[in-house]
Amino acid sequence: MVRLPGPGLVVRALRRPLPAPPAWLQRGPFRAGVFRSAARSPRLTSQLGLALAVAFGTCFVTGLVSHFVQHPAWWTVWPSRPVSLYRITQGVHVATGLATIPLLSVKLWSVYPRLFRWPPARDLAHAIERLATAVLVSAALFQLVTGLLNIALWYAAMPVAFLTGHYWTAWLAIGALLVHIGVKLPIVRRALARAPHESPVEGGITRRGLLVAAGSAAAVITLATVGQTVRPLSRVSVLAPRRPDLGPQGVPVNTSAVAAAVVEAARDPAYRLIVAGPDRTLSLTLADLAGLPQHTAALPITCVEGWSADAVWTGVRLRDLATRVGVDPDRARVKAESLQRPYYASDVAPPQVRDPLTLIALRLGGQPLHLDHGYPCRLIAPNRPGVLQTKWVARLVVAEEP
Ligand SMILES: Nc1nc2c(c(=O)[nH]1)N[C@H]1C(S)=C(S)[C@@H](COP(=O)(O)O)O[C@H]1N2
Ligand SMILES: [Mo]
Repeated sequence: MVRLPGPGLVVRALRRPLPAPPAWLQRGPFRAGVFRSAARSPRLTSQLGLALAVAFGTCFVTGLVSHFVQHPAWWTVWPSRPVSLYRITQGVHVATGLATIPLLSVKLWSVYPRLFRWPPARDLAHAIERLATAVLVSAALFQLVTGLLNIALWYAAMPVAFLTGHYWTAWLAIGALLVHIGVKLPIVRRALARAPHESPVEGGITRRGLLVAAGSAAAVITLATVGQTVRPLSRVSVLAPRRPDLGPQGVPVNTSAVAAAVVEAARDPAYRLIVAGPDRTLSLTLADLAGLPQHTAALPITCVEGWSADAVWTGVRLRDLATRVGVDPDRARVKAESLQRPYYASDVAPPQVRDPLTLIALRLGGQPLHLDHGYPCRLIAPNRPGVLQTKWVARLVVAEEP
């Protein structure tokens, strides 16, 4: 008969102390007492941890929102109102992500001497816990770096891989974070309950000084970037890759007509907007479109990269076009395809098609659309990421939901 080890045996195996460090390793960073800053303490690490947990948690939730708006699942419903909801959630996502940088940096500084601890783990259980922490730190750094690259407009260097990597690593990070919090909670409780004692080494920075520095850095980074979405702050937003008021017609441009290689097709006098319903297809010239009832809507462009800009659009209601091909506009779903190649299109779900603010816009700020903003016409819908606001629309495929 095979005898399985009892739980006591497993625990004892996990808790068996590992051997002491050999003498020849006790030098350099491995010497006892080489890291001397008295500002490092469980209290500092715990306080930064608390701030990070809030920032990371907020960033995670707003990131999930952005993911599911762009990749809807059968259970997701995204309303068309309030029109600026996505603008807020995505602004918060980018802002909290950026604020994490100084907080995480100081937190890692507060614990990095432990990298040189010998033996690396007291016992097997401790080794597992440390490995989980390594996963957490790597995942957090990966999220910061890929997020930064994305908002710094370098996503051309990491195309589809960005979305997939950033999304799945977020789950890895949040899982590792929950484990980490679970393991560290007793230490955090104790560290925060005890009265703080400040005993800086002569001339060294205090714990409070460090916290103020990290907090100020987070505030400065936020101020220096949030202006790409909060207009009154755009003047101080020296780190923001985009200003909300720079660009043709006072609106930034994501991809120019030249970059999208649509200049010729967009200016072609033979251009027609095709509206394809299940039973009927329309082919509309620009004059036909301008002859339909025109409506004006003030709607922001909200790029997933964290910039956004207010704009006033004029054009034809998408629901009116659905009606014209014989589809009930309250149950219509539309695919808006661009002239651009490779294939560029976005799906407009019933809440947005139904909304009278959703337009096939011909004008921006009262002027005909600039070529870079999607001339001859573009989709603009409320509460929607910029990436789904298809420019240079060639064809609308209208379907009726059951
Ligand atoms: N055809 C097409 N439409 C597009 C894009 C694009 O690259 N091609 N970029 C999208 C993105 S990511 C954003 S943020 C908005 C920006 O619109 P704007 O350039 O008019 O400000 O357009 C969207 N529509
Ligand atoms: Mo975008």
